[in-house]
Amino acid sequence: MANERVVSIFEGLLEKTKELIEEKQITHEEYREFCLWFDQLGRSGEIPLFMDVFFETHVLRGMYGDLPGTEPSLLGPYYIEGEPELQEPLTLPQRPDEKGEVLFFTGHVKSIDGSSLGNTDICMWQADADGEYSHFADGIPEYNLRGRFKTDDQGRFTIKTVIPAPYQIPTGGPTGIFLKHIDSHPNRPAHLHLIIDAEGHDKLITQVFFEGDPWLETDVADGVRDSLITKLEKQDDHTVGTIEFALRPL
Ligand code: MBD
Ligand code: FE
Repeated sequence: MANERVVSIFEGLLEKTKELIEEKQITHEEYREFCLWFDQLGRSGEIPLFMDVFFETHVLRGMYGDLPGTEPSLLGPYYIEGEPELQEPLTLPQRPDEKGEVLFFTGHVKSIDGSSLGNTDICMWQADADGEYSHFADGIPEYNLRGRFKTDDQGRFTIKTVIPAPYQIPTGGPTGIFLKHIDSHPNRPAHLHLIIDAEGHDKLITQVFFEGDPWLETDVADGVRDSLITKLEKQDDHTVGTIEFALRPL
């Protein structure tokens, strides 16, 4: 049971917390208030949200630093397995009257040496035009705006979807209360989630953002990376966004 790494991490967590308590001379009243808030965080079901907003980015920076290739970004709390497998022509599952601007999202998956990676598996999920994710908000059909598909044999794909709204962390819950305490806004820039799994390459869990989004510079979850921003181009009745992904060989 005594795994050295687990022991050292858990001990470190205790040490840093104890240090903080003494350094800030936290009062008994403050301590009791924190206990209540922490209990609420658990009861509310927001622990995955809280963790991913404040800590996941640091795990990624530690793991990937400045390795070459498209930068990973947050998996976030809203991925669920079992999404439907899509066939050409690719359309992310959506309601007949799905709100929002139609987006044709195009990608090209390559290895970092520039060679195309054909027949690559991609999972994609996103919020709708109200900033809500299916399975995490009432009244949205199962697997809405979630799907998996393969690129063509040149590593290319085009999928029809809608432009998601920026995501706002629920402000009434314990995570929202915490954000108020640290004087932070609750917003993430609009984003698409992708998991790109090409043979012989490190699986890329990432997100795609849109140039000009008002929250790019101050994403509350710090998930934005330069290589993940695409410029949207408006055409007649829809919008087009394109991005290249460069994957690292294993
Ligand atoms: C999200 O939609 C998200 O992607 C992350 C990382 C955190 C909170 C909400
Ligand atoms: Fe998200």
